[in-house]
Amino acid sequence: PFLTNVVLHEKFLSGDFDTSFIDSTPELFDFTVRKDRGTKLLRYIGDVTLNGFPGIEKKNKPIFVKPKKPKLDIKNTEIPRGTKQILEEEGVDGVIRWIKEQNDVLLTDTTFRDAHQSLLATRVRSQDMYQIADYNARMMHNFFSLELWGGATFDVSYRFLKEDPWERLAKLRKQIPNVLFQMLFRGANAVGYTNYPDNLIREFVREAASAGIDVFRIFDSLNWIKGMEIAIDEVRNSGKIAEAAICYTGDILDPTRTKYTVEYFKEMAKELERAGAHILAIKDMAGLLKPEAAYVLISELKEVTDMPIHLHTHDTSGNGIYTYAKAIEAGVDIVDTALGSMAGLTSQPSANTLYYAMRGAKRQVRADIEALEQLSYYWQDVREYYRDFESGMKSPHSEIYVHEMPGGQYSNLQQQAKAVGLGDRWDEVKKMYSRVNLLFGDIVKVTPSSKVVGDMALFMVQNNLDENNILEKGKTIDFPDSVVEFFQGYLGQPYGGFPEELQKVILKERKPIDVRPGELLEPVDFDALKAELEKKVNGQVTKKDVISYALYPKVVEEYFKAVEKYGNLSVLDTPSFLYGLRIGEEIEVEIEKGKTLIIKLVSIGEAEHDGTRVIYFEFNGQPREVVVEDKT
Ligand code: BTN
Ligand code: 3PY
Ligand code: ZN
Repeated sequence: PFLTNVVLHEKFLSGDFDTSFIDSTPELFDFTVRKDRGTKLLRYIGDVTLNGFPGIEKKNKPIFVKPKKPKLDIKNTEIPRGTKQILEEEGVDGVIRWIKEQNDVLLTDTTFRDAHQSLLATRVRSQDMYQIADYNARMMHNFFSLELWGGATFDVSYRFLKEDPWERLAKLRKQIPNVLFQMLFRGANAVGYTNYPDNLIREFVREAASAGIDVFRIFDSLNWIKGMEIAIDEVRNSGKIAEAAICYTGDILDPTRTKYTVEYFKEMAKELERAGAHILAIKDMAGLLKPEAAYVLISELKEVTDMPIHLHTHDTSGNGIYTYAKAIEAGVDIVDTALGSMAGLTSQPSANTLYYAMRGAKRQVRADIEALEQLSYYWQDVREYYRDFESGMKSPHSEIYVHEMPGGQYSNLQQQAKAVGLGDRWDEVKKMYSRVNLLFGDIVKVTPSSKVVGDMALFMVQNNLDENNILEKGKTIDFPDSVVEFFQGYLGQPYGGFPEELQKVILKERKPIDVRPGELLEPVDFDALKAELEKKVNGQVTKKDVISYALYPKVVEEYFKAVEKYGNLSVLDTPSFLYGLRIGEEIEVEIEKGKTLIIKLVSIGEAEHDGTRVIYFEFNGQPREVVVEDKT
């Protein structure tokens, strides 16, 4: 192709060239790259324009305002020092010492992870983060950390956004070199929904640590410490901060709830400290920790541990700020908040609101309120892009205290219920969710154990099962896979054990295990997997790709296919990614630094007999067409 470019060049044809010609004519080197990447992008835009985006009802592209950026001259504003520098200079112990010296309460911002996981079905794209990250570095420099990776964002990134989560991490790390980066890690389930072999857990932690994660919040979906130990150990080996979480459930101040007591949580805190945790997290994934209970819990935990305490909640009930205020009074060190416009309801409480709540109190919130407000305006506009992924919840839900469903599960299970024809029996499903919890012996409900309870609730409603008939009727029916796996012990052991009779009915001939699943799983053969993936994608892959592939073989393979077909879609702006272009609309796409494509949709052709349509574009001023399958 290079030679073709040379001989077709006008200077070559006219004989007007010398030896410097090649050096001074960079477009000679463009050969296939431009055409290929451009065509792929046009193919995607044509496809989404014609067929719409999965999960969004097909409609005309809405008008969006351009998200308002803060008034700050990025180029002429230096990036202040932050917690990342403390880690680099004084190590983990230095960070822990520093946290304990602060009188202010410190913040972790969840806008890039849990906030959109809980409000927008985890759909926020990297592009919308890159656009604001330079501001974060300068305006949120006094935050303890930014939670921006892990949990559900990892697989959703590949599955629905066709983006590489490792690339997101690397780019954000470049833009934000001063604040600790935090991720959510599901212990032996890593960022997945099932237990993985130990060597995969260790590889993942090592790779994430070297790619820029500093604080690993590690939890087990049954509060089973054995499920957390490998991860804690590897985070320590990597020189990073092991933040071990206790998942909060039940109600410590309700005398009728006798399973998860203050003593239970204190015992677990001590065990986590012995297991090597640097920071203790209270992970209140459903927002069940009431204000007075928060005061009691934090005060009592302070009695038994020297670790800093980091509190995470969801504002589903509307009590979130009150809970944080009481926790702050009791001496909590760090709390999780989201920027105002991405806060509240199933998301975290608002940083902006908490700042004002604590004004004049003994302990202040460490933040610059003007910065928070400006950053919040940006997200208010960006959130509009994703309005089709909102759950429709409009006001605080006090019934969360009854069904105990985690922040991210509510809208998900609602969708699942609709999908199996139980849309109009949603109230029954919610009630059944809490009944299943009791049937299972009152377990911790968080990914993936929460999914087991949800699957079982749907199954019970569908099959007219209840507490009274399940032991009899259950003998002859097959239960959902996730439920069987849970009762086999493949997610670990619940506190207090499994209800034995029910376990027998569900497992039938299968035998449960009571050891750590990781002890039984074959180690991953990374070399073999690499060869397998390279064969599938017909090209070279990285260590990171292989780790992701080990976690999610199908999803990652599909992702590579999508990249082969459409190129790197993370470069596209979100409205165009979700809705395509309007006829006559022109957009600019910067496919790499300094390289911008100008794309205009000219028209959409008539339906052809073979079920395709020709989509006519102008591409950098030249006419270009792509053929797209019409699935409408
Ligand atoms: C996949 O592998 O899941 C397919 C990749 C994404 C498909 C895109 S989404 C927007 C557009 N509309 C479609 O129906 N397909 C493409
Ligand atoms: C996750 O595991 O993704 C969670 O956010 C659990 O709360
Ligand atoms: Zn959460």
